[in-house]
Amino acid sequence: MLSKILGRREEEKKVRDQNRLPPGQSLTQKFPVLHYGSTPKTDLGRWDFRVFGLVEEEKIWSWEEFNQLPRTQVTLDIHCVTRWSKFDTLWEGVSLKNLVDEGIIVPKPEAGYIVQHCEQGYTTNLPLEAMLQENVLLATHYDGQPLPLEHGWPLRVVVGSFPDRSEESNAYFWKGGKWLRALEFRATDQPGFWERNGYHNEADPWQEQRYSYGW
Ligand SMILES: Nc1nc2c(c(=O)[nH]1)N[C@H]1C(S)=C(S)[C@@H](COP(=O)(O)O)O[C@H]1N2
Ligand SMILES: [Mo]
Repeated sequence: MLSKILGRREEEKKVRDQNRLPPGQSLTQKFPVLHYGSTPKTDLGRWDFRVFGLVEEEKIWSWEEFNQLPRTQVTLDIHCVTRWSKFDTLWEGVSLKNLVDEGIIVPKPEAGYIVQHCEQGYTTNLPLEAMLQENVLLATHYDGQPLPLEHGWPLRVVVGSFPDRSEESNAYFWKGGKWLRALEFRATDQPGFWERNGYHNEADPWQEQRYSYGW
């Protein structure tokens, strides 16, 4: 137990020295589970994934079809607004940037924002430009295994920092919707679940944009 605590502190010092620990965060070696409501149990046979709104052609993919999309792996540091950060997390899945680069999804010119729609009505919003960064992934796997149910199986969004901090934009982890079912392309922004409940709309962990005080 003691050695585990020392291990954590040493790890934290290392990432702080590497400038990878955002202000007000501390390192966790666990993987906390955080969400509002219960954990949905998805039937993959009935699951589908929709891309709708301001795209040239709307899509509805079955689980089988989704798994034929080009796949990517990315290692990210993730930052929860409740002040834990987890480092060097390995994710695998589908990059929205790849889908757009390959013309599989073609946003209309007016599209400026994306709302993630999840099971049970959870939503979260990001600018299109932010969603098209390589530090954002539609993830099916964590650490080489299908996502644990409570972490969003079968599909979730992850957003985080690259270990070398080369990302252009970033967001706290609540901007990664678990149990993702659709992406909506929009001309105007639309605050999601937490964003309507006091969390910051932009949510950059490096600027410590945790809460909004306009209410
Ligand atoms: N569908 C859904 N996704 C969600 C949430 C939620 O309540 N519902 N909570 C968010 C919050 S606040 C956080 S911090 C992360 C936590 O992800 P984790 O449980 O995998 O650590 O999921 C985000 N995605
Ligand atoms: Mo959170």
